[in-house]
Amino acid sequence: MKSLAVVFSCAALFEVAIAQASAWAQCGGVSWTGATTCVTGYTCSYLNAYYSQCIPSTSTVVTTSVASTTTTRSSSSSTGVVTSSSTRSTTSTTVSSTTSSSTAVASGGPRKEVGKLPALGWNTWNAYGGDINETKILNAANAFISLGLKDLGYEYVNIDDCWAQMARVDGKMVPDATKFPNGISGLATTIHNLGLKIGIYSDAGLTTCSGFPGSLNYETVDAETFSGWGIDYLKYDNCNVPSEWNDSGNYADWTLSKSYERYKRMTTALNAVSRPIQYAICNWGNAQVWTWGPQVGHSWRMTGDSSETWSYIQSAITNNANYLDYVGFYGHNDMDMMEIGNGDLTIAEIRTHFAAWAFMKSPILLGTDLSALTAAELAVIKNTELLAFHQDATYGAAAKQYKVTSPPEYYSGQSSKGYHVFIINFTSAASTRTITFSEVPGLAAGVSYKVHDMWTGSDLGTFTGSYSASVASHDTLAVLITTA
Ligand SMILES: *[C@@H]1O[C@H](CO)[C@@H](O)[C@H](O)[C@H]1NC(C)=O
Ligand SMILES: *[C@@H]1O[C@H](CO)[C@@H](O)[C@H](O)[C@H]1NC(C)=O
Ligand SMILES: CC(=O)N[C@H]1CO[C@H](CO)[C@@H](O)[C@@H]1O
Repeated sequence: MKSLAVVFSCAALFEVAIAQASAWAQCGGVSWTGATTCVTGYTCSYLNAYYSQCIPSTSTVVTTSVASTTTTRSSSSSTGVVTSSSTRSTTSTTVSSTTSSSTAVASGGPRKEVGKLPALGWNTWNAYGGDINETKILNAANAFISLGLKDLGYEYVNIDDCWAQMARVDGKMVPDATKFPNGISGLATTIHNLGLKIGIYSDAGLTTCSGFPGSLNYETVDAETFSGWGIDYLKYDNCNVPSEWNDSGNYADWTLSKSYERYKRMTTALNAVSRPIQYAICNWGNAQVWTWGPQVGHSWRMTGDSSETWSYIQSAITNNANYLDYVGFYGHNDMDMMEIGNGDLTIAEIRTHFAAWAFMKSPILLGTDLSALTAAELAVIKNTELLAFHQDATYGAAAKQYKVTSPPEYYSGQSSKGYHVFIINFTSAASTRTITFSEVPGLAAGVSYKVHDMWTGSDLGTFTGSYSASVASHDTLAVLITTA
């Protein structure tokens, strides 16, 4: 297996070859601008609309069948909303009495000791790809403290793919001892001693996206291993699913799909271990995951992998705007990990990236070398008012479109502080935007409102009927509105 470890070297994953994509690298998908052909011996294979990957040409690994996003979206029904929200209200009533750490909810859904609010933290992938080790992860954990992020609620320090040895030992996953000289359990202890939580990664297939052991058919032993190491969060990917686990076309009820069954097996396994582990489904928005996600995990990815581009941010927002009714306590649409600090996003684009992930209540997992963040970028990720909206323990719903436009620009929602409006300017020039109070649910014409800027933390004045302001290109207006 040593030679395989070289072939599948995760360091290679991080490089985006100009001419040809490297082994296991991305080679296509919505808004992908890199290479679309693979190095010799690998073939570019379609995984979903957002992600094609270079897999070995001779590989017997079969990727999951993918319902087209267009099909799945158009057939999304309001039934799913009713199901998921009734699941939530049933289970939330049991929360207060659910204090035993091993108590699973009656429905068999995800545990309720964790995951009420969208996760706030960091993950290795967007910063380092597979080129990870203990030092880099501890640096991020220490930066949470030195930069004041821990005090603002950032808590999860998550390991993505490429932490394991290529082969199981006695049926169990084993950490790569070079990358993790103290094992994952040693790292977990250090991170817990800092007052933070630690996440890990596996895959609902035979192997992970980078070729390391997957958890399909090993759900129980892997959940026990993770719990024993002190893991607090699991990201569960969707690569290398064997063909007998393919979904067979479209289902009227996607809880009958193989996808559901693969992910639900891990729910059952996690519910049986002593440690509460937050469960992040990562099946890239396939199989209408938002309709069954609340019964299975605490969050579910809505797209393929993010990229450090404005086009990805715009597409993730535009897509998720259609599914915000599925978001609530213990269940969150995941727009994928943050790209703040990566690429050449403008500060306006960074503001919109952060604001939209916050007001749509997506998990916010930073994905960069935190020590390299600029003061302006830090100010965005430390915005206390957006973080308060994201982490509001009283109001679980996302801000939603109150006025339908294409692309979707106008959102409103409620928090413990009052009503909020968020307006994104998706186009390429600044323009004046107006909040007409009678259009916003909860507000009315003929009432005087105090309008407060969530970016600067300052009051903008008292207004009746409407409030207007200039919104820069790709920027987001974010205001709190309370009765004057
Ligand atoms: C499973 O899905 C893959 C990828 O879509 C496809 O190539 C393969 O033919 C499918 N296998 C079966 C048995 O349906
Ligand atoms: C992790 O990688 C960095 C950068 O390559 C290196 O400086 C550090 O010593 C490595 N740590 C471990 C534990 O391998
Ligand atoms: C939300 C917003 O302000 N959108 C505007 C962005 O700028 C263009 C002009 O280029 C306007 O047409 C949009 O209405």
